[in-house]
Amino acid sequence: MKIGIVLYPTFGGSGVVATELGKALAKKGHEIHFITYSQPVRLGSFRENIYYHEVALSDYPLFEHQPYETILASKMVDVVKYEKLNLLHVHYAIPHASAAYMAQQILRSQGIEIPFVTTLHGTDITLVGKDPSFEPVITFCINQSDAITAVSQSLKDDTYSHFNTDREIHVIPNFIDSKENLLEIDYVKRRRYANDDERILCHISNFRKVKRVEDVLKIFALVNEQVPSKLIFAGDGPERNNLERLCRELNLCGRVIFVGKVSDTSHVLEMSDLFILPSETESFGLAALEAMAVGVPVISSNTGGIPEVNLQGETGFLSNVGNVEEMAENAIYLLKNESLFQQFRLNSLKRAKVFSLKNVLPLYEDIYDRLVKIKW
Ligand code: GMT
Repeated sequence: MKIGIVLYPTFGGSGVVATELGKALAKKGHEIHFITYSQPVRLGSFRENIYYHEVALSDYPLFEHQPYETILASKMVDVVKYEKLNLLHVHYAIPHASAAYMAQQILRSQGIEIPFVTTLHGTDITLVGKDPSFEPVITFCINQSDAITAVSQSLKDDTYSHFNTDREIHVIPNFIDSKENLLEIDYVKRRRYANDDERILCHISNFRKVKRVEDVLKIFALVNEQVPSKLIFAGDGPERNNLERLCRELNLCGRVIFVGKVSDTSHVLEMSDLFILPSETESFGLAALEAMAVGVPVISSNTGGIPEVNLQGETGFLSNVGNVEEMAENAIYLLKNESLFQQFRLNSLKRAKVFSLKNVLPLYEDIYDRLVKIKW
């Protein structure tokens, strides 16, 4: 099948999922056309069956803000027509679903039919989407999509409660390629960050408010009082300055390492003992799944779709949003109980395998097959 995938090309979870999905589909023989404004960070280069179409923004002086949605829709029309695509799959509703709808209508007026699948990822529904300045368009686009998927049951429920739609929403969770077994610790690499008698806690995100990165630091401060540790922050974003300020206030600068944006998170995770995810809201928590896939247990909030991934008392512990004391207690409990900790590591790896590519990919392919065969 020839599939156009529209995505955000950055480090955000939706872009990562869309890129990895495209790569996996290409490996199975589908022809994949990525459409976005810059090369997706996880794409790599020179892969069979993969094409990249850049949405080039115009700098016409009249525009104070670039009309990205219009340019994207035009690009979709062009790619569908000239690459003879069978289907479009857009990741993140805003503005990808409305651009897809516009492209579909333009193509229809030219006698070309193309179905589009919209995958909802989280903030397009839980934060941005329900904002009144987006809501009517999002509702319309959800209703006009030929198929809708959400990355967790929680996100599906949120979509029904925030938007006026009775369309079927298919829950297709995010996926990961897990290691077969727990890896041997690479001490040479690990010693660059921590002594052998220290633990490593880790957090990876885009440092937006919703991630509550200051809670990560507060949890770490409490843990470090009882279990000498280091904290690795991977990623970057708007809360970075506040975070650095708090590091100084708590006198923790020597114990906290900012490694910046990393395209392969497994390098950081493989050195880590615990992953900390205290988010305000999280439709799925791909970063937690990435941690579990290399056997790292997760201390998290119990919000949104996280409990569908991180299992209480099995792969980690979950607490109410903001309850940093309990999160720290749980982390300490786990780090001080070596046999329990090792059990949680194994459980995490086992749990991550439930979200393997081989289980999840066919769910998307089934939807594609149904749309391309039946409707069009
Ligand atoms: O986490 C973010 O802020 C980025 C955002 C995105 O759209 O890229 O992530 C969302 O989609 C991910 C992939 O499906 C999910 O794993 C994240 O939980 C979700 N983020 C939120 O709901 C805050």
